[in-house]
Amino acid sequence: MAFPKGFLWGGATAANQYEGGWNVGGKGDSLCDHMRGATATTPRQIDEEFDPDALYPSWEATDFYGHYEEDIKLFAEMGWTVFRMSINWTRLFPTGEESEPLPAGVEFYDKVFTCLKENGIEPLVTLSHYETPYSLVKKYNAWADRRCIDFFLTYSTFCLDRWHDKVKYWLTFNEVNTGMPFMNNALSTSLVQGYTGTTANAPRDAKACFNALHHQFLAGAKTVKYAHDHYPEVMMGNMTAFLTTYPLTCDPADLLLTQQKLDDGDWYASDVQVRGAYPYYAKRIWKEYGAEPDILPGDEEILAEGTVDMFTYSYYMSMTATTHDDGEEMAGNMSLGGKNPYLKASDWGWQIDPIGLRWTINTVAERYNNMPQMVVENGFGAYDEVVIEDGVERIHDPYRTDYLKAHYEALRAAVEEDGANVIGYTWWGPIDVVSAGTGELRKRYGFIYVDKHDDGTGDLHRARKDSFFEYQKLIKESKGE
Ligand code: P53
Repeated sequence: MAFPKGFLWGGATAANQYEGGWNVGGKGDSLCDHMRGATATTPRQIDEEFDPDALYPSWEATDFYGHYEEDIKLFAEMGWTVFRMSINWTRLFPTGEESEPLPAGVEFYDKVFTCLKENGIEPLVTLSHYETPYSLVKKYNAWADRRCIDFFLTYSTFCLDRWHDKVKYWLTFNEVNTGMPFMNNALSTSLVQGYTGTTANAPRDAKACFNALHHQFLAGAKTVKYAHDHYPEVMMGNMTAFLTTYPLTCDPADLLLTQQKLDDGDWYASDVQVRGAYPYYAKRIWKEYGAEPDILPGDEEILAEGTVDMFTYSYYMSMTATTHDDGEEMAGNMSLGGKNPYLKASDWGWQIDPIGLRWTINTVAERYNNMPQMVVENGFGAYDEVVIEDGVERIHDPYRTDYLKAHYEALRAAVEEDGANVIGYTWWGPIDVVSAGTGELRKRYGFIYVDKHDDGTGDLHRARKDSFFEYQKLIKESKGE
């Protein structure tokens, strides 16, 4: 059998993009609730005051809140053993500063975790996936302010106390590395991490970025230590957006640049979270930006004591880097690197590279002594068309199936042939969700279609796409069934 027994198969979502029910039960608004939808080439606008004529895609999203039982049954039908979701911080602590959580929020997650258990699915929970309370953003500039560490700990320790026996796998901050100063093109994270501006792509202040990251590292490490001290059975993970980057040419200068891009973009954050200390090359990075985090006495001990048990990351695409000026940038408002002439891209400009997944898995394994790792996001955003055949709704999505199969094969090779210690795989957006980068619904990732559109219309009913059955088949195959 290619995959070890107990290998976790499932899907990954985030409350801000899937849950909806944005103001139910006293829930507070998070930053994402203030963001409008955009397109592949325009940035998302962030409104301080809600405009009654505007649409805010996170408000209803694709309504996990109202459909969780139906959705979880569909997940079980695919054969899942794990479901990645995030807890919506503001559903429990509306402004982030309360000391007691909202009962309605607690009850909702109680019900979700029970339902997952009944369906044989293990929850994998992200504590913070772009759901920073808006009140903290306004009052403190969010994570740039050290006080957010304690606000977060009230929330994270409550979650662990309440759900440690129902949730074994926990991740701290989604794609924390996208808070680096040069990622000013990346997405909503810019503001989630705490710099004000009016679009998600507003330029970043390097000092605020390094501090916001430092505070998240500390909050994460303290949460990890709390979990280890109280609940040794749980497994804690970091969460890195793995930005796999190749030198465009064999010019040694391109190789060096690529190494630095990986250090700056990927390893800076994960080295702190996995090894418990800032890496040696952090000094070069801080020098380049003329800024460094405010590291106070005692901080280094906290980081050292709260290292994670598993390396978890997203992988969608690869990019190139070059010192030559003839390199072409990838398309789209989330472009993070250059084009690769050997690869094709999605309609949103994301380059499809299954071999890059095998390379990434091995690179992670080599760096961190083959510690347990999990691919907690991988997926393909595309336009889908619904056709009616014999009175039944069908969505033929061979592009998504092709992507899935190719990445499944790369994963299999990394596990079976290379011996990498991968313990699970969760497809991003296994049911259609709002895109984080663009706020669109037409950029669909799901194996399950949701009738919801960018103009706010749709009755939210669900339908299985062709890829639903392909994933079901692959999961069976992986178990030798
Ligand atoms: P959308 C950068 C590179 C790759 C993935 O993205 C990234 C980012 C930026 O953070 O984000 C993740 O919806 C993110 C999810 C998101 C998913 O990628 O823009 O963790 O919330 O939905 C896909 O197509």
